[in-house]
Amino acid sequence: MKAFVTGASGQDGFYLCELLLEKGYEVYGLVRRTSQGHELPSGIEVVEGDLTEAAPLIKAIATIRPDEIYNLAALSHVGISFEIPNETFRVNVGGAINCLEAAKRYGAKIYQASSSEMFGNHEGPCDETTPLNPVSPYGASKVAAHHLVRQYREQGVFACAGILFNHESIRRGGDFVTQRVVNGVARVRAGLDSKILLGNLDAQRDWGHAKDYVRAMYLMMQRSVPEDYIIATGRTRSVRDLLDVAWGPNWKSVVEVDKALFRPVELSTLRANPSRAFNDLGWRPWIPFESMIASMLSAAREKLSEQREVNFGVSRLRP
Ligand code: F7E
Repeated sequence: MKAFVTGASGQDGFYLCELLLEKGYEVYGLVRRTSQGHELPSGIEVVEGDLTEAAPLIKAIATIRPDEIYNLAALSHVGISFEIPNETFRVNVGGAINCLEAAKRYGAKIYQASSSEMFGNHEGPCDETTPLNPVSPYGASKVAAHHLVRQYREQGVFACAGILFNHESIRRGGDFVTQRVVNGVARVRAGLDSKILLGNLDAQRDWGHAKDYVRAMYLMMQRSVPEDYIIATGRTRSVRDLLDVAWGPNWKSVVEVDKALFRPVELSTLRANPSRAFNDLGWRPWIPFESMIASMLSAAREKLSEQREVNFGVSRLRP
C-alpha cells in the first residue's frame, strides 16, 4: 500500500507517517522547502513541493499513484488566521481542492483534517450533526474544505474527514497554549523568567494526544464506506486546569494575563461527543492528559538544558 501525506513535517504528519511505516506502507511525505529543518520520520520518501500549486501536486500523485492521501497540511494557528485570512483560505481551501482533485482523478481514498474550530461557540457537546458556525477565519476555511469533502464524496470519491479536537505532543508548535504553558513552566522553574504570559485562561478545550489521533485517521480510511468522525477524548478542561497540572495549584503567582494574546473573537468552550468513533472505529484515546503534559514538560526542560549547555560552551570560548 502507498500513502501520500501532506504536512509530513508537522506534528500529526510525523506521527501518521510513523504509524503507516509500521503498518508496512510505502509513505510519501509532501514537504515545503521552507519547512525543511524539521525532523522527518526515517523511511519516508520526501516529495518537495507546495500543496497550493495544483499542477506539480497532481503530477506527483499521477506518478506515485497512492492508495491513500492524507491532507494534513494547513495554516493551523487560529489567532494568526485573523491577521492573514486570505493566506489561510489559499492554503486550507485551495490545498484541499488540489488534494481532492488528485484523489478523484487517480482513484485514491482521501482523508481531510477538519477541526473542532468549525463549530464555534456551541452549547453542549458537539457531534457529527452539530451545525457549523465558525468564529475565526481558520474555522471558516476548515468549514469550506469540509463541505468540499462531502461534495467529492457525493461524486463517488472515497473522501472522509476527521473532526479533530485539540491534540498535542512534544512535537506541538511553540505558539499553541499547551507548549506556551510547559515552556513557561520550564523557564520559570529554571530561574530564567519570573512570569508565564498567557491569554484567555477561561478558554475550555478537549485536549488529547496527537499519537492517539493519527490512529483514528488511519482507521477511518480502512472503512468500506467513507464517513466523518469527531475525534476527541470527551473530557473538557480549561487553561486553568492545564496550569494546575503543569505547575500545581499555586500557579497564580507565576502567570500574567496579556490582553494581546486574546483573539478578536474568542471560542470559549468546546465539548465533544466522540461516541460515533468509539462505536464504529473501536477507537479510544490511550494517553491520559496528565502523562501527555508531563512528557511535554520534560521535553521542554531537556530542550532548555541543551540550549544552556550550548550557550555555556559558547561563553567559555569567548575571551
Ligand atoms: O488555543 C487560549 C486560546 O492556540 C487554545 C489548533 O490546532 O486546535 C488548535 O486551535 C485556547 C484558546 O489552540 C494562550 O485563546 C490562552 O482559546 O492552543 P490553541 P486552538 O485555538 O484551540 C484546533 C482543534 C485546531 O484545529 C487548530 O488548528 O487557549 N489561550 N492563552 C492561548 N492560546 C495560545 N495559542 N497562546 C496563549 O498564550
